[in-house]
Amino acid sequence: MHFHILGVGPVGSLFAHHLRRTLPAAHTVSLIHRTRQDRQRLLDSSFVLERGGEVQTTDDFQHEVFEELVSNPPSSSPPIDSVFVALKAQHTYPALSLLAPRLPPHSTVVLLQNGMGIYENLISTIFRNPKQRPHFILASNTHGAFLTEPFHAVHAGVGSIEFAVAPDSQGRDFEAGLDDESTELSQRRLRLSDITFPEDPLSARYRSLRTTVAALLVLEGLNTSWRSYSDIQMIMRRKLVVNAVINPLTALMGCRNGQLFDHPEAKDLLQQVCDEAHSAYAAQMKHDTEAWLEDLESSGVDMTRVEVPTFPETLTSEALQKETVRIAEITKGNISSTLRDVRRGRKTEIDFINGYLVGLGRTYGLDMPVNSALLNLVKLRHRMPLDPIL
Ligand code: KPL
Repeated sequence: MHFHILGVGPVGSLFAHHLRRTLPAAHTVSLIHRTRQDRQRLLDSSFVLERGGEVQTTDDFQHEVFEELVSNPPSSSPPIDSVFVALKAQHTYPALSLLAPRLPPHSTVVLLQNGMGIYENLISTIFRNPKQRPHFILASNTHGAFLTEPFHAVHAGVGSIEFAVAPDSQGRDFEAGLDDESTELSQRRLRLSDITFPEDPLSARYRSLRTTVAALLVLEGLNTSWRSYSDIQMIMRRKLVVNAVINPLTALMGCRNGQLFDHPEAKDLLQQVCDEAHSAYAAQMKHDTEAWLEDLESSGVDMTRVEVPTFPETLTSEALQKETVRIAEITKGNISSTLRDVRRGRKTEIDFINGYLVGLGRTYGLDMPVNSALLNLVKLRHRMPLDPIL
């Protein structure tokens, strides 16, 4: 099968490197470059990944250029089987709107962005017709990586990748074969054979999805695991808060992730961001649960037998604080993606991170003063980048 990597920044490079090294040569891995010059620059140099002092070069990629890919009429170039989108949240929508004609319903799109709301936005706009849209895999990444120069990535913190397949065109889940609700979230690692596909998994409709999931599951060195769709929602909410603390604060302070909590003020902000996120998630869950119970009641279900879900332990303020400190520690040598962006005067992902939390607060009538302040401060910092101090 032919895999594409869209976005050859730190995360795209990690995936490209590991996919190429793990997959048999019969599978093609293409890097999609932004411009012809970028492609030429890589052809003239090498693709390098550094981890713990060890340097590995991977060369057997194919190369494509985004402009060429989207300017060819779909009839003259083959559809894309599977694409790993490793662009920033703010670039994902414009890029996929141009790529959409090359993404028929049997192709697979893996979304690797920080932040939330991206998938929901895509399926309510570009891919509005559920019968015409590709399969989507949502992934949450806690690896820390940065580029020292184009195509030279440093894997600075070994985290994990958790992913789930989004429900199909009829809203049916790719169900996990595990029904033991008491199992800890972190232990619920599934294999391809655990998953029930809504239809015959061997049909052509699922070929690219099955192969992409299988590739993700065997990916060496990135600690990948399959989750159910409801689990990934929780995991993404938790990761969102990790980013809502680490990313703006490192960008404002100009420090590596590991230096952040040396300062008591950063610990105060950590607690305040997590308190606000917890309140917003609690309000959202209360609202969703009430709507679900109303639906059940109106469809005649015996309500005495219904078990009302409790608020997940992983999303309490204390658990969110603990997780943020843990990720800052495992990625301590990393320069966060937001710090990298502000240092280069680039637009950041902050609207999809703290901005998403502020929006959630607005929906449920909650003030989010600390998240709002961080959102505005990062925007100001982006407009007026200070001298790099690292
Ligand atoms: O996601 C990240 C980022 O920098 O965007 C973390 C996990 C915080 C690593 O730096």
